[in-house]
Amino acid sequence: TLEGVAGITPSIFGADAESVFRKVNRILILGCGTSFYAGLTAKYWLEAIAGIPCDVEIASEYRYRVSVPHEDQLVVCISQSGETSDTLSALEHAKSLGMHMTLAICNVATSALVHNTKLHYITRAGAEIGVASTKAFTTQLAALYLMTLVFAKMRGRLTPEDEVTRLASLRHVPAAIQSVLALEPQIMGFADIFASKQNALFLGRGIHYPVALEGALKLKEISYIHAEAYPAGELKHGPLALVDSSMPVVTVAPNDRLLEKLKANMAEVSARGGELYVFADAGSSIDPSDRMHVIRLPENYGDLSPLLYVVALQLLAYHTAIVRGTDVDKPRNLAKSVTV
Ligand code: F1P
Repeated sequence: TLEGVAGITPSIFGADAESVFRKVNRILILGCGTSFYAGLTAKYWLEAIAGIPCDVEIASEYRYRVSVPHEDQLVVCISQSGETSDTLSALEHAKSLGMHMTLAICNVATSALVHNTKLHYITRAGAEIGVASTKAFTTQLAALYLMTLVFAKMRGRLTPEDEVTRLASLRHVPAAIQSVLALEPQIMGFADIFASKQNALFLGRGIHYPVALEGALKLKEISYIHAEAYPAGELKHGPLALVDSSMPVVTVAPNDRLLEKLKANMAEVSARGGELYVFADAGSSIDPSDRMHVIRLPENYGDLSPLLYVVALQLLAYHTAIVRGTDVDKPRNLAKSVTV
């Protein structure tokens, strides 16, 4: 999408996007599984960068909810396949409530979701071979970030310099992801340990909380290890009871304004004998120790950091599944498009 694009324009989302976006004062994002977590990530961007209120709902629940319609709300449906029944039904539910500004972020141009929405962004992640969504997630995030920049620009919150810088960062993502892929040997070391575990906890804060959710989902889906993710500050409200020396705790720890808070949460885990598997970046002030294993991503990537950390967590799930001998592409009990 960015090829030959000098600046951000609403037309990335369709010829009518500008006139539709002008009427938008709030956003509702709908999706399931990985696509829902992409939406949760976008909420942080849309509110902080574009200053636009955003709700994110699990489509399988929203479709049955009696909710309050907002005519000035853009309904954004995210789906890799565009055929997920819950997401299609949630879209119809939103329309039945009178919300007709609709946008699909979808990998399949011919899908029912694209057919039933006004505006579209086709993610072009290529064919997702595996059942568990992976590369679709990063492309969904790229689309949602572009959407954030469009709204920020239309609302006067994006200076021309900021626009250039943010687009340059986005263009650099493929190179930055290459340097995450280079961490594969170290991640395989973590996977050898995880393969014999029954459970795992994933922690993140702020915009990296949805990344933790996605990391836990990938581990569940393809290696069948019970994994749960929490915003790290929530540990003390219950999950800390689960922590002992047999519980691996994966922590997403970039060098951002929440790092010190996160370190306090990590200390709570260490004090209970928990073993920490930390994904940090070059600038994160975290020292490895006997029970604190650290893999460092080469650079801090600011607002786009989730696109990098998720790849590291996908690799952890992938290699853990390989060691356990599960079918990575066709996990038991799951379907590529959940159409029932
Ligand atoms: C949604 C989804 C995937 C998940 C699994 C089952 O699919 O929940 O996120 O990884 O494959 O379906 P979609 O609506 O994004 O196609």
